[in-house]
Amino acid sequence: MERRSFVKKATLGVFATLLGTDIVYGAKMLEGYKPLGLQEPDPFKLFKKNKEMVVLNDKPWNIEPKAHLLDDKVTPNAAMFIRNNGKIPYEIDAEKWTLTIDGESVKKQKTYSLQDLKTNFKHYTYQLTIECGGNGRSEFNPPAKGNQWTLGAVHCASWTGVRLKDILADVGIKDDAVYIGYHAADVHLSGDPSKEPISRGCPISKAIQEETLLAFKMNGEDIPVAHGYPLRLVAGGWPASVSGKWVNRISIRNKVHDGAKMTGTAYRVPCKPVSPGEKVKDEDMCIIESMPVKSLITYPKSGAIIKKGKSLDIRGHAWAGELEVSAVEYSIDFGATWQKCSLDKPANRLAWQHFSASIEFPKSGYYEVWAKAIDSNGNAQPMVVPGWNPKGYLNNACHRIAVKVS
Ligand SMILES: Nc1nc2c(c(=O)[nH]1)N[C@H]1C(S)=C(S)[C@@H](COP(=O)(O)O)O[C@H]1N2
Ligand SMILES: [Mo]
Repeated sequence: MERRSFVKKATLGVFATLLGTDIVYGAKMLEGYKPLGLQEPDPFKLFKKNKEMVVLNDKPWNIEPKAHLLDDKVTPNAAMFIRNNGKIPYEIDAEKWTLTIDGESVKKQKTYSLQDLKTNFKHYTYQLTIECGGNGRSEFNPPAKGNQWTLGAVHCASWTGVRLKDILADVGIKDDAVYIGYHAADVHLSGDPSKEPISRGCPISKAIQEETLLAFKMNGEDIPVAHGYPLRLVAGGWPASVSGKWVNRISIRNKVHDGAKMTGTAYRVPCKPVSPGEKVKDEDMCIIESMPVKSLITYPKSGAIIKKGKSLDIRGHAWAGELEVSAVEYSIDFGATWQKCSLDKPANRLAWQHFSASIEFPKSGYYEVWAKAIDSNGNAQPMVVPGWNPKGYLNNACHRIAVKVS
């Protein structure tokens, strides 16, 4: 008779550590068996995401949608990209959540409970375009390290919360205040509690804009855990890394904030254009502020097939950081000629704008539909990948879709 072998003691020890508790009947598990509680969670179920989202990384979780999933005017959770630098703080007790305002330039440090914030300050709701500085990184050559975002690292959800400016006025800040920096509850990938995965911020002038919120609701509900429950800083139009998730402390600084990923080359581009692959000194790198003009065709899906003689209705969104989009144009002849799309006003400042057009094709065959947005300063999206930079930020090249007329 064959003897069955059981899981070794040392392995049981590892399982116990990972599970956070002993497996009571562990000695009865067959060798090679992996406890269910340790199997990889399904991110689509865990985060309630659309099955067509693409997982770029699972440690930490980084997930992006395809362009056609972003068709809604207000982005639902199911289609929102997730970008994490550290481990998500899953176990949060919102009842005990506090926000501390401190730093060199605060008059007197103060701590609010989440309830204080909700009851003592006026609530505002804004739809805000939040795009990762690295959206489009996958197209740079030579390639840049980091998550290889294609074009889905952008969302425009509706956020409800209190104005950061109202909180700062309540606390009182000194005249020498120049910057704010956030601190949050996520954990560094190393597990070291003395390290922060990310701690960024923005100049006071951005912090006190009316649309800069400390949000506790997204699309009318509690913020999903992956997007910053129970409290998130939202600063539309700037790199999404400014919009700190799980925020529990904001420091008022008398200098540019120097938290994790605020210094060196992180979220910075060469102050002056450089040639592809060039080495750039840290001191020649400048912090990214307002994001550049960009657009996305969200309908139809690339690869659409239409019948000859039928027109094609396209639609999508365009945004321009702190600016408004003044026009969106489309081309079906690789940019030789451009036609105007119809363009909506934004729901509020810093929200993306919807465009649409009805396109007639002269004969059957293969086409590409390109979209190009132009901002209120007259800057247009480039057709090819713009300004190479060491970390692969700010690729705002035109989006295009393939169409066959049969
Ligand atoms: N606390 C915390 N805030 C964070 C991050 C993070 O890792 N931790 N990532 C930042 C970056 S780089 C981006 S692009 C956005 C992503 O927001 P989302 O996951 O809600 O789409 O969150 C920002 N805020
Ligand atoms: Mo980001």
